[in-house]
Amino acid sequence: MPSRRAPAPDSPFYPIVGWLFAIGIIAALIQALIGAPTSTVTADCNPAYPDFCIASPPPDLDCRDVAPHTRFTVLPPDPHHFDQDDNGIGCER
Ligand SMILES: [Ca+2]
Repeated sequence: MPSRRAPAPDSPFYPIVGWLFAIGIIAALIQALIGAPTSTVTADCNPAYPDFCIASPPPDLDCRDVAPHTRFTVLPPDPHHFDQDDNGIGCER
């Protein structure tokens, strides 16, 4: 009956087990990196700008950075200062 024990460190199979373990970790890291940008973008939509997704600073954004969006809803505290005259509408010009 074959033994089900893990190979001993001096076994010829021990490096193979180590490589398989390393490949599993690398595959998980690649999957995390590929999946990260989408979830980060959706998670970092600042609630001061409910009309569409604008990330929180930093970096500080200007109206040209969110073009072609103009005249959108801005709620306090307006961290990007899109609403210079405080009327609740951003990038009016
Ligand atoms: Ca305004």
